[in-house]
Amino acid sequence: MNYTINTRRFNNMEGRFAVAETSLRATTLAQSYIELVRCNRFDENYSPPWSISLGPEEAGESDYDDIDDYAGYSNFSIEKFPGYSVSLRVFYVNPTISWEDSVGSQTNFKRIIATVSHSELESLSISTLMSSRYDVQ
Ligand SMILES: [Ca+2]
Ligand SMILES: [Ca+2]
Repeated sequence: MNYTINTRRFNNMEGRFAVAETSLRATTLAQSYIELVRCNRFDENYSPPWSISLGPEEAGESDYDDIDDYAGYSNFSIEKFPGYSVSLRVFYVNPTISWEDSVGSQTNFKRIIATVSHSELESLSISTLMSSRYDVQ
């Protein structure tokens, strides 16, 4: 995983601690969402060919069962995290081209990016890569 964070400058310690705590909660939240997504299987299909179109096949979040069901997911009212919002991206990457950038076609790798926003933070993103663990070449 890797993450980046940008915070506004505060001149006093109280302000800095407040920003640090806000950042820590944002990091925790982003990591929690990454783990939530990672707990699901690689794809709706249990074996290749993988889904062409990424997104949920299910009617509700409680029924999500593969990682790309969370593609385009967002939540602007997170319980116990007032003021925070999260958005998730899930897309195929082709390691022979780039580990970071989306490709339009199916591969054995999907990148998950969780971005958390808060009024006191500019942005915080954590991403990870998932492999199908199936005939990876
Ligand atoms: Ca699904
Ligand atoms: Ca899906």
